[in-house]
Amino acid sequence: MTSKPSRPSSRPLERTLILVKPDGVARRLVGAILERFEQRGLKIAALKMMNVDAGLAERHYGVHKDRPFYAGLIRFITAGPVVAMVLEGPRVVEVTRKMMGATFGWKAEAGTIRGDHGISNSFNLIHGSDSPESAAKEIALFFQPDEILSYELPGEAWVFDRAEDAGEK
Ligand code: 3AN
Repeated sequence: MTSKPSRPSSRPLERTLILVKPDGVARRLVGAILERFEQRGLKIAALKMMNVDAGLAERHYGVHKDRPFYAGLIRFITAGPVVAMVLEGPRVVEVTRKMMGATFGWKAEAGTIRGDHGISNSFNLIHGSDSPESAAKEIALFFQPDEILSYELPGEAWVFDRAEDAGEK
């Protein structure tokens, strides 16, 4: 192997916000979940453990405020530490949503994070942004700009394959 593939920046790397929720931390699943994302080839651009206070929880879940499960959702996400991360990669929102599986653990396909580790409606281990637009908003809620790192991983040109998929939808 003598040369690495060229990397024209035709497909900008997308970012998403992922939270390992309090149940994932309490059940010692942080490493298992992170490992899946690393093995898939996604890049960790930011990572921290933190408590989510009521104000942040309300900003993050504001779209659900009229739903019957809202109060429980706020109680749940503030109940213990979460691990927050920004992941980067081509189509990372779509890729991570597929890896997470359906919202309710019992409905999630086997092989997904929720499908392999959960059975509950409410305690569903992980949050992932549902569009690049919500990702931008959610990342800004959880991270300061200087906490998000831009760097190149050795070999990433073989993982992201940006030259070849430039024309594909
Ligand atoms: P997802 O996390 O799969 O994107 P959303 O955005 O529909 O799901 O819902 C946000 C969060 O609200 C879910 N992660 C889940 O924790 C909670 N939630 C949604 N629907 C229900 C429900 N019917 N009962 C309890 N919690 C729910």
